[in-house]
Amino acid sequence: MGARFLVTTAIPQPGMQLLEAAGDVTVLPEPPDYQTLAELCASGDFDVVLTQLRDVVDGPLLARAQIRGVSNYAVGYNNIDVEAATAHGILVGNTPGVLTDATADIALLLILGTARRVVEADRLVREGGFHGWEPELMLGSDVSGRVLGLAGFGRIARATARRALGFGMEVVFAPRPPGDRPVSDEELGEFAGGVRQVGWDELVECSDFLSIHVPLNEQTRHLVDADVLARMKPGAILVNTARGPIVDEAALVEALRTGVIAGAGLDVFEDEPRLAPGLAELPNTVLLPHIGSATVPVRAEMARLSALNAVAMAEGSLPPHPVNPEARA
Ligand code: 8YV
Repeated sequence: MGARFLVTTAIPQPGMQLLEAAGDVTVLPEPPDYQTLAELCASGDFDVVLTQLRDVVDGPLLARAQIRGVSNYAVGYNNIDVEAATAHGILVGNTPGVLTDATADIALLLILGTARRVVEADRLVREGGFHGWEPELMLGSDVSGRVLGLAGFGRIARATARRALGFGMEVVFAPRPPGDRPVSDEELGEFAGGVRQVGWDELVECSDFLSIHVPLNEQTRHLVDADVLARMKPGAILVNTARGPIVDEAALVEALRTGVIAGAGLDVFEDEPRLAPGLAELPNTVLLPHIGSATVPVRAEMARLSALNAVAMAEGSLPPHPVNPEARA
């Protein structure tokens, strides 16, 4: 019998072709709710399930699942209980590397877009409010010479640092919490001498732009809360291209409304697709619908990697990008 794949939402080519060439593919007509996905995984009808970020693959689902692997169409895998998967001998695959530059581009876009008030300015023009050049029309802030603080210093943070240095920003970073471990010059590589490591508290207090680049887990949930926001500079801008729940969104709305910080550029939200009450009404925000990886070539690569992961797992092999290789031991 050939491999049997369950695809919760159709992915771009060449992903579907790769799966179809390797076995039988069932694509659900609409994104499954939790119960439906749990039943399908427990049915014994599928070897591998190809999931999206919105598919919750938790411990109880994995305990009943009759599958060999979960291939997530994303680099992040906070929707999957990896520990439970490992305990049940279920492999998890993800799509690292291919979306690094695209996501860093969006981080820069949010930095520039908030600093230069691009959404407000665009709206002004479209609404007929542009009556000619004026000395003080839509004044924003510079990015060059200002401090970009990176929370985390993984692939996407580094790609963001590279871009920000090109814009003349001063770049500092704090490694992902809870670690305040010193990052050696060797690990810094091309950034040695160009970016500076600081502690989390200093990062919060010295950044003109604080950009989030840590994974979502129990240590990072609400990492940016009311207390952290209160310690940021009043002119600071918060940028989040990582995961919404890392920021307490209700506290952020309050901080933006009361001028505790100056603005926010967000590609992710705490309870997507819902926004915290009041967020959409705030002018000092740039809000994007989770499009960090949304370019045609990047989504095709993510599709290719997630299909290759799925095919390998269905064959009982280690996928090219395993999150938990130890699950196969
Ligand atoms: C995806 C992402 O768009 O890869 C990730 O972790 O957040 C985005 O690239 C999204 O996860 C699609 O499921």
